[in-house]
Amino acid sequence: MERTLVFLKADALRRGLVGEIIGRFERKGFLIEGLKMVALSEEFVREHYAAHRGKEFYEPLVRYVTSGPAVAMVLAGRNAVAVVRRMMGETFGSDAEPGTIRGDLALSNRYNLVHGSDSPEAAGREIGAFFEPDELVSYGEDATRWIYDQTGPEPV
Ligand code: FUP
Repeated sequence: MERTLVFLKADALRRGLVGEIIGRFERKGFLIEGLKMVALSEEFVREHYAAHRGKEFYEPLVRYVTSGPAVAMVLAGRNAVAVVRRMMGETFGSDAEPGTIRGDLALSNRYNLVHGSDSPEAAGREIGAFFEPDELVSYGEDATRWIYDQTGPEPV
């Protein structure tokens, strides 16, 4: 199954929304294959958001994401990257559709609670940056028996 990297940002912790957000991913059927609290260094965050370097929101974004601890996780499931992105909703809370994490829980155009990898390539890179291999645990068939139809040759 595909893996993606998610981290809950400082506002999610401060607002007591960690359980709410992780619970949504669990209820959807994702397996949590890695989970930890992290104090992200400024250097790490600058590199993580390198694609935005030079944009007007880059410095405030770095300040926001380094302003408190984060909760990082690896989620596994069918089309994990795209499904997590849809569950997160649009970048700006004020644009995000109700029913999405940001649509239900955020209004800010910066404090948007959650990061999710935007492609499988980014997911591979970000999982490697956030987690050591021995911090990830794969477990599957039992946990997913009623999430996917596994009675045929391939899970559906
Ligand atoms: P997303 O992939 O939805 O997290 O959004 P982006 O990668 O485009 O943006 C990364 C982060 O930069 C967002 F989570 C919030 C912040 N941001 C701003 O503060 N201002 C902007 O105009 C755009 C993004």
